Amino acid sequence: MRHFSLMSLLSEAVNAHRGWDRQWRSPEPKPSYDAVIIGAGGHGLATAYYMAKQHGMRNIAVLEKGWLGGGNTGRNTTIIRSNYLYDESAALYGHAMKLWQDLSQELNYNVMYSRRGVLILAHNTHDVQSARRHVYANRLNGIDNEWLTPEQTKAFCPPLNISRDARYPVLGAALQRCGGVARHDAVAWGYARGADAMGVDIIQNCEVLGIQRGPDGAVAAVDTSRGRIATRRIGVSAAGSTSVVMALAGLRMPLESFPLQALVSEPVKPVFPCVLMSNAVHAYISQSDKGELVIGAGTDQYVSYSQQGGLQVTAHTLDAICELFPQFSRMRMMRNWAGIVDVTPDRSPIIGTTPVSGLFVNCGWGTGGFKATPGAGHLFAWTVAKGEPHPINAPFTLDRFRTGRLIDEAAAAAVAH
Ligand code: FAD
Ligand code: PYC
Repeated sequence: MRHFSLMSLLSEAVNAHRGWDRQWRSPEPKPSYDAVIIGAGGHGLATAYYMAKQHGMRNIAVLEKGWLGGGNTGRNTTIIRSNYLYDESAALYGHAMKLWQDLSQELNYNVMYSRRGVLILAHNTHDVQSARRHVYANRLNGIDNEWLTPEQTKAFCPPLNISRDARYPVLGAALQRCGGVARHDAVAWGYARGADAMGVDIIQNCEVLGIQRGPDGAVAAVDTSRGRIATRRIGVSAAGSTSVVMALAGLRMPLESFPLQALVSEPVKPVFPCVLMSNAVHAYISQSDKGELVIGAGTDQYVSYSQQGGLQVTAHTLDAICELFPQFSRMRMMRNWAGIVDVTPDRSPIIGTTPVSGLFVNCGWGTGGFKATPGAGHLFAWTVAKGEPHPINAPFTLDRFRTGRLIDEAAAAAVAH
């Protein structure tokens, strides 16, 4: 028997009245759509939103094998920054950074974007040289980044241990003041609600199992766990499963999939004012609005589709966090989890056309695609709607792994290596 509290009855009535519950009930798939987006993570939902809003397309379906935002979007540690090295990346992540600034207003949904500053620590000479090179390159591209001494770093992040005899001595840090965090599931829900309001169908529990091609070789339909849907345009935004989905159209992708883990502590009062990352020791930390310390690790060392990473990886990260912040060593950890990230050989994403007509792909964001969500959705919408890349994503082709025009962001991709 189902029990109703007065509050739950009241909130059901309010939601039903406002129509807000509609997006949680997946519509029945139609027999045909002008475009199908595979994957209802932040990227897929943002793509559908901008296709509807900026390209006037309405007959779009977003197909999701699980529930919306249940993939990497709902599992990531929400760090937003744009301090990548190369010009192409500066344009790409800079574009996303601009869209974050008024995303809550754009979606009329509070995504809780918080510009609290992101510090990347340097622990050895190589780190210092690499971080300073990023600072100079970023500034030439108009991207905010500055070098801090250990004392300035401590002033920005008071809990940090900068003792010279620490196991990981802090030799300085690169600070991006406009970097920060946002609420990951609000981003998915905000885009979903906006797309839904413009007529996009978001169909959950609908796994794509096949991609059909017509006599001309172009895409013609998708076979799903809920039946066949005809379409001449497919955008794949299925992080973690891209290789599997693209293989349905006969394409092999230059991607490897790794588990990436994170964990949160018990909630405490505000103690941590910024975001801090240490690429050398594979650890990063911030504090959520609920008070939990949000801690992330490096990728597992072996490819896998497991959503539970190796315990030794988390243990290594917690060791490093306790060295950097000895006062956190007695805190209890509440839960940990993993997501599966797709990593390209040059640690930069692929957003563009494919050798199959009508098939487009947005993938390879590795450990760093949350920060790109608005920008990636905006650019991928352009690409799918117009059948050609936007100038900003034009360099991020699949073809670069054949031509050798790589955009090697291994040093900026943080925990990807
Ligand atoms: P997802 O949210 O994974 O969406 C893809 C969707 O496709 C999934 O919902 C999946 O179910 C669906 N799908 C797959 N196959 C099919 C199919 N056959 N049919 C239908 N649907 C399918 N990035 C940052 O910028 N900052 C961070 O701090 C950060 N931290 C991270 C921490 C962790 C632990 C992890 C795992 C990732 C982190 N990332 C971070 C990376 C970031 O989460 C991802 O790059 C980003 O969320 C990718 O978004 P997406 O929408 O493409 O993918
Ligand atoms: O890309 O900034 C990042 C990041 C931090 C943690 C995981 N990814």
